[in-house]
Amino acid sequence: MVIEKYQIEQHNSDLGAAHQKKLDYISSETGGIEEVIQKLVNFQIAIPSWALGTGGTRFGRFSGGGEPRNLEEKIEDIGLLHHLNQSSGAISLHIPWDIPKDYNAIKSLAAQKGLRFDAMNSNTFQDQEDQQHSYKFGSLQNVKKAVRKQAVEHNIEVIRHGVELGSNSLTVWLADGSCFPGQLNFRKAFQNTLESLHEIYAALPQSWKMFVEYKAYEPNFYSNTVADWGQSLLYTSKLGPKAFTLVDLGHHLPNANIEQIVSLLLMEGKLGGFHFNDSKNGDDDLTAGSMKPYQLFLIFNELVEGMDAKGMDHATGLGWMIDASHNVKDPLEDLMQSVEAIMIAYAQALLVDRKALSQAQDENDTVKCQELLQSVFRTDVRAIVAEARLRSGASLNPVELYRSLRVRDRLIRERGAVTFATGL
Ligand code: PSV
Ligand code: MN
Repeated sequence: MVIEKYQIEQHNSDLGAAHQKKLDYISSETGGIEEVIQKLVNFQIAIPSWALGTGGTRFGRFSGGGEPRNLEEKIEDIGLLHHLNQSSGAISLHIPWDIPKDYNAIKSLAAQKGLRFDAMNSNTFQDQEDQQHSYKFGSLQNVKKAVRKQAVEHNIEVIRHGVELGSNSLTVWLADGSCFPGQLNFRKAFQNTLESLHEIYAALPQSWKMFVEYKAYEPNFYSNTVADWGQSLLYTSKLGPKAFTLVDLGHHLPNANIEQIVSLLLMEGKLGGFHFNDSKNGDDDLTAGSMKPYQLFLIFNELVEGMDAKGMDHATGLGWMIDASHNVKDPLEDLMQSVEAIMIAYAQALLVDRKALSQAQDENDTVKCQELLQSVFRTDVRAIVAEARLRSGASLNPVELYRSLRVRDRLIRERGAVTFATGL
């Protein structure tokens, strides 16, 4: 299905007067709004191809109906999102869940929807039907050379698919690790993983980046071979200038200071990108900003400060991706909420008075520092984010329009009530 331009225009005209009132108010209260709006217009967040179906837990999965049945339908779904918010102009694919059958057809469908291909993701955390060796005891770390070789070749194949589609980065997330003390020689596991990553790195095209994603827990119970940012940084430093650390917000132990991690990785030129989500306990699948919006703001505060210090372009300097797929919401509504939360945090971070904050820091004025950050965090910037959407031709309120157009019902009619998108 497609959303027609006139439907967006009608919706925007219905909400226009109320929106303008809010925008006028915030413009009268806050300076620099125009610059912020332009940055928001440029900022695009990639949607993971595996988040368009309802996520499951190890206990079950409940399809919401109308889920995309193939890559083409996934692209259509992201096209719908992008049409509604003009901020989701990219897709991140997971291989082998989303192997394109016809590159040109997929590329032209994506281009027609205004989408580009962000990082490609390999999968050596599941065994596929036709594969020779099992990843039960790890992939790139495996004690058996033949298993490692198979996993390396898979990653190289993922790069090949990416090259065909015009992507320029590979994300490697490993489920490698161990479940019991003594099961693994940590040093050998590290060295095997490093050697395998070197082989993948050697296959990267000139302009490509490799993102090494870390995760503190799951699916292993005792150790993960790339468990935290320090370990990821160790790998990416040894690999070379095309290797970067990827931060998935849900992959830390409770109370980790993610904003500090981000700041230091950025300082070292080793921050590659993000997987946005949120979590309450040990999870990484909740809507961005749904639990800890202040943390999300503090992360963007460090990003804006650190990227500006290096003269980096906010929109293109790092990989911005969502990685969340929980089990109860309509996936498209969930993704719209995540994008909105990310945009709000970014807009607020752009409004921080950097000069005043830096001065307060130099004067050890802790109270002032907190006032400066929290006064921005408590500012309702939703009208600024909505204005950026309006100027890009998107809708003032994507979730409201999505609901009023009954998009999910229409997708169910087109695709059926019991469909399952590939993913976890
Ligand atoms: C692992 O939990 C992860 O965050 C990795 O990014 C995977 O590629 C993704 O989720 C999907 O399983
Ligand atoms: Mn992730």
